[in-house]
Amino acid sequence: MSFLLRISAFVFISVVYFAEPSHQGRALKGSVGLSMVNHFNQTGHCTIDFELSQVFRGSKRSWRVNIKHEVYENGGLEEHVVKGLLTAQPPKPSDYELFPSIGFYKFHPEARTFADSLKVCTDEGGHLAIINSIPEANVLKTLYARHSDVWRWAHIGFHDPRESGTRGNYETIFGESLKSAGYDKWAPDEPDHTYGQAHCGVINRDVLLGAGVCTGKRPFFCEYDLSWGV
Ligand SMILES: [Ca+2]
Repeated sequence: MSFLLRISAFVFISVVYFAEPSHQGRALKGSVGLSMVNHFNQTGHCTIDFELSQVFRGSKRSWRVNIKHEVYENGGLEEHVVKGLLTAQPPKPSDYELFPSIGFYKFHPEARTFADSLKVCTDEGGHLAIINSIPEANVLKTLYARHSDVWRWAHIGFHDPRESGTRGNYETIFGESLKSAGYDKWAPDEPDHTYGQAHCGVINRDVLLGAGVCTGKRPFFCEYDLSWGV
């Protein structure tokens, strides 16, 4: 075996788990374990076995594990890095409305800033809604139409994190371009900076995109992702 070959494994486990907020006096409901063993076999190969296990009694939540292997060269050394991400499904909010094959949604008529809207959705187990299709845009249109008395622009989950002000630089709150997310129908003259620097995503009642000042308070849409197969 070449002495120049060094294999190291770095396993990074991030548990995205929306736990109950109380930590006092709680009972352990589950755990995640990781074990790793390295071997040098007869052909001189170094192998590393690793096993990830999770125990979660009494839960029907699904867990998703993504493992990535990366190879780096540095000063004649070859480094292998294994990274893992374990994601646990957040509890499904009870008061979100199901639109079959599209998702669960909740419209918040109370006006909040973009940052506060993000937090409310996350605290509920969802996220600020992201439009991925025309049928999904129509869902938001339907929900908005039930509230004719609220402001005509509402927050959804996209923004311009580089504050460039140009359409092409807006992206979803998860960092995806609007085009690849599946919906980029802008209202005429948007993004409009007439009333200040507007870098946070909004929709009007026709579900056309616009940009609003992030500290402006508006109603907003939350979404719970159907990709978990609930
Ligand atoms: Ca969506």
